Amino acid sequence: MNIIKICNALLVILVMCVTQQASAQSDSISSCVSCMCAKDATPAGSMISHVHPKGEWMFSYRFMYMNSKGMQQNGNSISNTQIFNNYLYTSDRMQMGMHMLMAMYGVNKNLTLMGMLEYNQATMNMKGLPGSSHMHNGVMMSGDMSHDMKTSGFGDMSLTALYSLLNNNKHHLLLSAGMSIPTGSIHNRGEAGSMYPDKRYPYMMQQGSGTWDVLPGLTYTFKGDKFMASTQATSILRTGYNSVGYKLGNKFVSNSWIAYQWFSFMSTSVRAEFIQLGKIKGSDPSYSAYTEPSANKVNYGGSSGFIYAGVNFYFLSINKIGLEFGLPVYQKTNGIQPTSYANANLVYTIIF
Ligand SMILES: [Cu+2]
Repeated sequence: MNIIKICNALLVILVMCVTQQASAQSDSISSCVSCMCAKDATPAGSMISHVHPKGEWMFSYRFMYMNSKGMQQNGNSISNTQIFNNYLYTSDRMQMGMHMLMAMYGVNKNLTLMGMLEYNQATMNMKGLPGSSHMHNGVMMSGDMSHDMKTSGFGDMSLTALYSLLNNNKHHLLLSAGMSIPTGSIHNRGEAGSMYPDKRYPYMMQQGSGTWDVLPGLTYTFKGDKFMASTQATSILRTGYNSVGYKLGNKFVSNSWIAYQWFSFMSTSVRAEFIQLGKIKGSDPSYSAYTEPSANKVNYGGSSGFIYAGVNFYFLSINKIGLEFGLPVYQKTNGIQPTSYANANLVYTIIF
C-alpha cells in the first residue's frame, strides 16, 4: 500500500471525526460514522460484531491466553492420587497462548470479508507417581522425572464472509459463514527420551484440527448512544476425519455482552461465554490411552462458562486497544480434564 495514500486517508478520517464530534457535541459511540469500528466497544475476546463500510480495511492483532490448574472429572475436582489409579501420568498445569492476526475488508455496505491467521503455543506440565518407575514407549521412566510437553506452530487459517441482514441506527443483525482451512499441524511429536519419544503428542497439544471446518454464526448487536449490547451464537462444524483417523468434536459457543462508553477514549464491558464441545470421533491409533488423561479420547468435550470483564481504549480516531480478563463460572467435562483457572485476551485494532 502507498504510504501517502494512507496518510491522506487518515487525515480525511481525522478531520471528519473532529468536525462531526464538534457538531454532535457528544462523544457517543456512533457520533463518528466513518470510523465507527474504532469506537466499537466490542470486548477483546469477541471476534465477530460488525461489518465495514465499502472499501474500509481493519487489521487486528489478538493474543488469547488460557490457563488451567489441577484436574477435574465430570465437574468435580480430582486429585493426582486418584488419577494414578488409572493413568501413569497426570498434568497439573496447562497454558495455551494464541497469537491471531485478522484482516477485514468491506466489499459493499452489507458484505465484509474476514481472514484470520493464528500461531499457537501450548505447555503441559506432567507428573508421575512419586517414587515409581516403569518402561514406557521403550524408555525407562521415573515418576519423579519432569515431562513437560511443549508445542508451538501455526494453527488453522480461516476465511469468513459477514453479511448484514439488518443494519439500521440501533439494531444490527449479522450472518456469518466461514471455512477453517487445515493449515495447523496435527503431527507435533515429542523428542527422544521424552514420554512421547518421536511419537505424536496428544490431541490437545496439536495446533490444528486436520479437517476442513465450517464456521456458521448469527450475531445481534444493539448500538445505543453510549450503551452497546450483543448476543451471538457461533459454531465449528467438522466436515470429516483427518489423515490420522479422528475428528475433533463440534463446538457451539454463545457469547453475550454489554458495554458502556464512559469517555470518548474509554469503554468497559462484561461478557458471558458458554462453550459446548463434542466428543472426539475415531482416534489416533498411536497413543496408549492410559499413559495420561489427554491421550485418551474419552477425556475430551463437555461444557463450560466464563464471565469476562473488559476495558477498551480508543486513540487517534482509528486505534483501539482492548483487554479482557475472564474466570470460569461453570465447567462440566467428559471424563478427566484440566480445570480452567483464568483466561485473558488482548487486542489491538487499526482501521483504514
Ligand atoms: Cu472490523
